[in-house]
Amino acid sequence: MPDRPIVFSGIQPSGSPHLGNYLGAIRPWVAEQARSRNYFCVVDLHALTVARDPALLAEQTRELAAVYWACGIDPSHSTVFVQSHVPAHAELAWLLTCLTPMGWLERMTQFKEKAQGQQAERVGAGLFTYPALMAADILLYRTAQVPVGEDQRQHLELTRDLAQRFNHHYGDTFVVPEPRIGQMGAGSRVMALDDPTSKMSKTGTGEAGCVLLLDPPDALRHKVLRAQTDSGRMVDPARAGAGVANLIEIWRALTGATPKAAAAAFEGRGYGELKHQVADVLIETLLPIQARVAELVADPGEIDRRLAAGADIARPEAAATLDRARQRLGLLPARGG
Ligand code: AQP
Repeated sequence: MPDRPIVFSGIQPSGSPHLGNYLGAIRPWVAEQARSRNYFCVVDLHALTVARDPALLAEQTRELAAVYWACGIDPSHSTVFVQSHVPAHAELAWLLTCLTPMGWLERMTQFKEKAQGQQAERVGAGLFTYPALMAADILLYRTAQVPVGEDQRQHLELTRDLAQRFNHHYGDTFVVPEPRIGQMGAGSRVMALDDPTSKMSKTGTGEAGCVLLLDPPDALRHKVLRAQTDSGRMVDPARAGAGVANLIEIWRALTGATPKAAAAAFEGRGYGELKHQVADVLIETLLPIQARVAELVADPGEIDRRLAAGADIARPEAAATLDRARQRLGLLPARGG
């Protein structure tokens, strides 16, 4: 049987996961996992780019792993592990940081957005060098495909550039990965419900605009019913403003409907009806996931055991790539020979 392509992706435990993480990342992972050999990582080192409450970070790390499994990540196709359990991530990140021109990092729009308005004294250097750690995460597994949301396109370009730069200077070492974005037709860029000009995010969006996967049904409906639209009252898909377009996109992503089917469903209907239908399908999708998460988090020992088993699979793969990179750079082997 031909080797299946290797897939790597991850989410930071930097808050409770939201609808954008689900539609842009987890759902495409689940949909395609049987076709590939997958590493789905809880990237806890990335969460440290901003100061965190230690107890909360630990809790959110377990919760995020539980969300992966509850959404359908299947251990027979996919290895789930925590980034900091595989030390090669931090080590390769350093090697790649040294190879990354400052100018490349300065061009990253996510850094500019996150550091915006903050004094340089208060922004951790990790927020700036984060893309080199992300490149290390991906390159360690000889990854062919990286399924992510649209917001990660620029970081993936940098990963590809870094792999090519390393290969050019030191010889063929890394596989140059391809992004996998928007393959499901909708949901690769979910916008905040209270401000449809900004991306829905764990830390950048206010509570009202961010649909959490673990929000109870009444909160889910409340958030959707309060979503910002515009001064119109009837849906006109061809001329929809950002708020209405975002709701239609969410509905399409959750139902798998085509743009034509969405137009047929909502054209000429009131905004209220659109919102109720989005809330209905959201609740229908998320309730079973929430029930499975509740079962899993009730047994943190079992989560830790599963994560330890995942790290045991990931560690030797990552170590082999790291060793190749170390040799290429002229670093002496740690134990002779
Ligand atoms: N709004 C979104 N629409 C579609 N996909 C999204 N993703 C994030 N937001 C959306 C995708 O989720 C994956 C993991 O993201 P992350 O948690 O590692 O980092 P992020 O993109 O920075 O996510 P957040 O929620 O915005 O986190 P904070 O606020 O902590 O920075 C990625 O595949 C991403 O594309």
